[in-house]
Amino acid sequence: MHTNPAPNERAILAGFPALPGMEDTLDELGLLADTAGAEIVGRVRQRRESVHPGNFLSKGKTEETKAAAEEAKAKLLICDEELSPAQVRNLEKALDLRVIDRTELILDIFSRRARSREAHLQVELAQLRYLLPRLAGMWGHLSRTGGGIGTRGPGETQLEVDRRRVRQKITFLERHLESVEVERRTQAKRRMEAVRISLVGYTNAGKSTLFNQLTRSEVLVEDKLFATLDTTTRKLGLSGGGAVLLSDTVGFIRKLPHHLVASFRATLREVESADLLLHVVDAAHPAREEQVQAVEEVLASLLERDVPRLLVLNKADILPDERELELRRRHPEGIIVSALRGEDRERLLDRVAAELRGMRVPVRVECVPARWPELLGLTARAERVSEEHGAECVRSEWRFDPRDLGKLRRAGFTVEVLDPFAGVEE
Ligand SMILES: Nc1nc2c(ncn2[C@@H]2O[C@H](COP(=O)(O)OP(=O)(O)OP(=O)(O)O)[C@@H](O)[C@H]2O)c(=O)[nH]1
Ligand SMILES: [Mg+2]
Repeated sequence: MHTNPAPNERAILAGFPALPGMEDTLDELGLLADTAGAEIVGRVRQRRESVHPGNFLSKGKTEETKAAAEEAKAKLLICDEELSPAQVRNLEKALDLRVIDRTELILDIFSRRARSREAHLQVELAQLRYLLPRLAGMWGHLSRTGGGIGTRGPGETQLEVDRRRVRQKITFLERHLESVEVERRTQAKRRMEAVRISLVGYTNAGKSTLFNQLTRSEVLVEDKLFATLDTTTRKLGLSGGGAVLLSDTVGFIRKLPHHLVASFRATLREVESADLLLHVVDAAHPAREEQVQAVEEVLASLLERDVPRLLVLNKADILPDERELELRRRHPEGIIVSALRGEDRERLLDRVAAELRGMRVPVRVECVPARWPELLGLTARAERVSEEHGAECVRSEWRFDPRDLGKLRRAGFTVEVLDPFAGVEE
C-alpha cells in the first residue's frame, strides 16, 4: 500500500463547506493531517450538490484546485469524504497530485503510532481489508501508465496473484489475532473477580491524562490525535475500600473507518467486557455534542449489551463559567472535572464508587461456617455490608452486581434479595 504523507509533505484539504453554526469538519481533517506530518497549504470546498460522481470535484473546482496546488507547490490532496478507487484515480490524473481520503489518512496515523505487536497486526489487517477491493483499480492504473505490449494480460494475472496473496495475509492475521484474543480472554478470566472500568471517548478528550491522574501512572499524553492505541490496565483503589481495574483505550473519531473498528476488536474487548464505562468528553471543544454522539455510535456498534456509563465532562479548567452552566443543564447526569486538577480526583472516585453501588442490589446470604471461605471467594466483586457469625450459620449482607447472583445460587448458597429496587433512583 502506498503510504501517506511524507514528512512535511505540502497538502491541500478538500471537503464540503462548513455549515453555519457548526464546526468546520476540515479543522479536524487538518489536525489529522498535521498528526500524520503533512503541512497544510490550502483548503478546497466542494458543494455537496455539485459533487462529480467520477471525480468528486466538479469541473470548475478541479481547475481551481489545480491552479491553487501549483501556486502552493502542493503534492497531495486529502479528501474528507470517502473516495472510490475510480475517483482517486481520476482526481490524481486531473490534478497531477497524489490523492488520499480520510480513511487512508487515519489508517496511516494508526500505522505510525502503533507500538505493540498487537497494534501493528491490527492496523495491518485494517489496511489490507481496505486495500483488497481497490487492487483492481491499482492494476488498471499501472497497465495504463505502463502501456505497451502485453501489459493487459499479465496485469490481470498479476491482479489475481495479488488478490490471493492479500487474502492469505488477511486470513493469517485474523488467525493470529484470534490467538492473541484467546490469551486475553484467559487473562480476563483471571481478572473476572475484579470490577472492570474502561475509559472511552473521542480522541484527545483527555482519557490518558485522567488515567494517569486516577492511577498515578505515566502513560503517554499528547495534544495529538490517536496518542493511545494500546489498552493499558491498572488497579485503582476506590474510596470506601475495594479495588477495581481501570483501562485506558484507543480514542474514537467521527466517520471512524469500520475496518479499523473491526480490526481493533481485540483491543476493544476491554470495553466490551467492562462493568462501567467512563465516557470522557472534551467539554471545552466547540464540537462537543457531535463528538459525544460519534462515541455513542461507535459504542452502539461495538457493544452487544447495554454497559452502564458515566459521562465525565473534562477540561473544566478551560471552560468559561457560562458554558459550565449550559453544560450542567444539558448533561445533569454527568460529572464536570479537570484531569489536570488533583482535587477533582477524589470527587470523581467517590462518584465512580456511587455508580458501582447504584448498579448493585442488596442481598442476604446464609451459609454454614465451613463454607464461609468459599463464599468469600465468590464475592470478591461485591461490597460486604455486614456479617454475623453464629455457631451453625453465618449470615451476611452484601451489595451485589445482579449478574453475579446466579453464580452464588448455582454454588448452592441461599441468597435472598432484600429490595430489588434499591439503588434505582441513585
Ligand atoms: N486544559 C486541559 N487540558 C487537558 C485536560 N485533560 C487533558 N488535557 C490535554 O488534552 C490533550 C490530550 O490528552 P490525552 O490524555 O492524550 O487525550 P486522550 O483522550 O488520551 O487522546 P488519544 O489517546 O489521542 O485518544 C493533552 O494535551 C492534555 O494535556 C484538562 O482537564 N484540561
Ligand atoms: Mg490517550
